[in-house]
Amino acid sequence: MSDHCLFCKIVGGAIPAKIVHEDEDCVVFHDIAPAAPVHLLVVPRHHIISLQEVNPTDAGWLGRIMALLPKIALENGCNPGHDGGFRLMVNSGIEGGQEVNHLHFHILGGKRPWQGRT
Ligand code: DGP
Repeated sequence: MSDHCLFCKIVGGAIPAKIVHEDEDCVVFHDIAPAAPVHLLVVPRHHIISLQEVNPTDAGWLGRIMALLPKIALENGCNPGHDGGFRLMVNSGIEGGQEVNHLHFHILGGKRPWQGRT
C-alpha cells in the first residue's frame, strides 16, 4: 500500500471505481477511459510498480491472477470461443506506455471493430 498511489486508493476504497470483482489478490474495475467495448483493469492488492519489479516470490498471487483473467473477461462482456476472446495488455515503464505506477493488467474485448491501443 502506497499513500500516493492512485490504484492503491481505489483498491482501498478511498477513490470510487466501477468494481466488478474483488478477492484476496486483486480488484478489477472498469477503465475510466475505455479503449474497447470491454476495458477492465485488473489491479493486484500488492503495491508493485510494474512487471519489471516482479520476482519469484510473487509467483503465488501473480499466478492466481493469471488463472482468473479469462473468467473475469468472459463474465464481463468479452465473447467466448475462437471468434470472441480478448486482449491482455501490460504496460511497463515510461517507454512501455505505463501511466499509473502500480502493476495492472488491461483486459480489452467486445465486438469489433474497436481501436485497441497497442
Ligand atoms: P497504463 O497506461 O497502462 O498505466 O494505464 C492506466 C489506465 O488507468 C488508463 O487506461 C486510464 C486508467 N485510469 C487512470 N485513472 C483512473 C481512475 O481514476 N479510475 C479508473 N477507473 N481508471 C483510471
